[in-house]
Amino acid sequence: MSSPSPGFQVSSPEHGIGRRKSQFTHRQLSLLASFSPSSPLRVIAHVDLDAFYAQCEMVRLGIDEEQPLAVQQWQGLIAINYSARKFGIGRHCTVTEAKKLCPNLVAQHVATWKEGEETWAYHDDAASHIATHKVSLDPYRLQSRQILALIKQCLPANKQKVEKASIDEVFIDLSAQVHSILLQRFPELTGPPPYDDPTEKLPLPPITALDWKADVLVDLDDAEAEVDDPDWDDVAILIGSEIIRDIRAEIRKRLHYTCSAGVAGNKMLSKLGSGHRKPNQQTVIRNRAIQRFLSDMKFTKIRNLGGKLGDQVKSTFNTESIKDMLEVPVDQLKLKLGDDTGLWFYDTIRGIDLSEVTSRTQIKSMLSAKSFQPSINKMEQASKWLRIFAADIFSRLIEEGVLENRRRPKTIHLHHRSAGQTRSKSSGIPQGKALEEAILFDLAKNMMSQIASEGRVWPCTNLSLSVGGFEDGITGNMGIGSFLLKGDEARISKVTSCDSPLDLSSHEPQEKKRRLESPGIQRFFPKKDLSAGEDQTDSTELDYTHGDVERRVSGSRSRQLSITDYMCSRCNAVFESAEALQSHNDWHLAKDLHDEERGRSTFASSKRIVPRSEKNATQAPRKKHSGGGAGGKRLEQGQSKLKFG
Ligand code: TTP
Ligand code: CA
Ligand code: CA
Repeated sequence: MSSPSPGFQVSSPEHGIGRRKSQFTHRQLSLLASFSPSSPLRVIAHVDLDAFYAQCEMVRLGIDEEQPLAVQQWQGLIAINYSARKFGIGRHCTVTEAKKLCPNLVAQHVATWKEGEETWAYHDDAASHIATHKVSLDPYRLQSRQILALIKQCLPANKQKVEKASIDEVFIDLSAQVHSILLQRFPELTGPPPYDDPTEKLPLPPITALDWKADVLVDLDDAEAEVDDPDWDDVAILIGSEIIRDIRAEIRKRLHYTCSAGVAGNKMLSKLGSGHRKPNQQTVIRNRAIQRFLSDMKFTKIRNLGGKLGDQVKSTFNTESIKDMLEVPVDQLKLKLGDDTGLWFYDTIRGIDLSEVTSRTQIKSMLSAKSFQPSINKMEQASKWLRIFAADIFSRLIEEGVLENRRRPKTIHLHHRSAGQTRSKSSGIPQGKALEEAILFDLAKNMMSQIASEGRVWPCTNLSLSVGGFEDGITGNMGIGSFLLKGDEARISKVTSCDSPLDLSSHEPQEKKRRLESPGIQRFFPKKDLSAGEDQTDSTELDYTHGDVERRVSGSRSRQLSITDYMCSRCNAVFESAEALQSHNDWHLAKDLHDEERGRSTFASSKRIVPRSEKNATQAPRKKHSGGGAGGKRLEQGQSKLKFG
């Protein structure tokens, strides 16, 4: 892709003369080259595909963009394009309700594996065959991979850091690339600092209007009027937004997808930015606009604050407003929320997030599962499903490079559920010879027979097969194939093709998400590092609030039920039926299994940077902490439909 076109003219050779200096130092500029989270000039983007599954179907079927379309799973909707949203159609609708709102709606069912068949396909009658079909998200994974590969192609090979945060979103740390573009465009930045002192301030950038093109610029903080000359952080973010605009255009041109993006100084803000205006727009949050951008918002919109923690803060302080919470002294927050959480919250609502964009590590496990409605009663039926699971997993293993012996799993596990009881078996996968689908199937059948020999197995309500213990083979992982198929994206998917609406790879119950997230707030996120934020495991994005899924599951049809009838004892999610609850419990089980396979997340520690919005604050200096929101992973929340003023 071509290098970004300059968004502003470099015209004045006298820049800096007679003016005050930049607020940034030579050292802070050079830190940009190494993606250091402690550089206040860093530039992070978050890119999220618009109505992703719906766009996948539109592209696949060659459907006009104006045509309202929704992606159907059984009787529910899981993705709705923007033309259909104009009719008031959302994930809460059933297909019937949606068609009433828009008779012209195209409702395309997701691809499914049909019992007994060897591969997934688009079946016209899938919706009425929940008993004999299992959802396949492969078509969307494939598109996701292509988009990710294109994004990486658009970035300089030696200066890219891309984190797949879910099936349809990525964080990109643009810092190193922006650094090199800054030096190219502004030669005055290339010389040594005065007196060779890296703490010397930089000269100011040339005075010139920055051209933000069609970007949505969020309003500035009152105290930071536009009359303030731009500083290098503005220029850096502008360069970042040029890069992202070009990448989005490239995705549009080559793959025909629209996406939305946020460009800002950290992950949390970039994520809020991508959800700020959709579809097909990018939002820039300059440092000088952070305070205003955040203060109009509810803190429950911020990742990690959409669930229990957010509720706790809300009930403790009796408000959801960031503006109100900005008045609360840090000591008070620490007192009420605990030291780490209090400090993390204090920083977060000020737009401080030092979490790093982490290139994903490799996939750790894969799972294929099905909840049976109605339950199954014969070994032949179980066997048919095990064959599908083996085929499903094997096709994903091929993408991981199992045929070339780049990577292969060492263990296989079967979980069986009957009468509320789960039984599991594991076995080693023979090494030393080529892995085949039939080997996985035979191992699965053996484990099933073992389970059957140990007691009553019928009726069976859920079966899940998974492989784990991945090891690198001898072949290494070079080559375009591995570039396209492995790595980051794999991480996400790490997991599953669960049939329930709770696809492990993208939708985790809030409780689980929370647990994944942060290290700093262990009470809420016992297993994870806040700064790692997003889902390390890719799994995740947990970005979606799982609530959407639950609402869909327990939607209108269930209003007459008492909400306590089917409540998950682990995360309090409520379901409309025993089957839905069971399917949800299966999800927990699968996720636990996945977690076992997953390595420990690293805790990124970081130094705190005082943003402009806080530059006049008088708080006592704080100790180092790892902070940042759930980092990683996908764990952000509520990315969709954030409403800002
Ligand atoms: P999202 O990015 O949350 O939503 P979206 O891409 O459909 O729409 P937006 O333009 O607001 O970003 O989710 C990405 C895909 O994940 C979505 O297309 C379908 C799937 N998904 C579900 O299957 N169930 C869910 O509850 C959610 C939230 C998403
Ligand atoms: Ca999306
Ligand atoms: Ca998303």
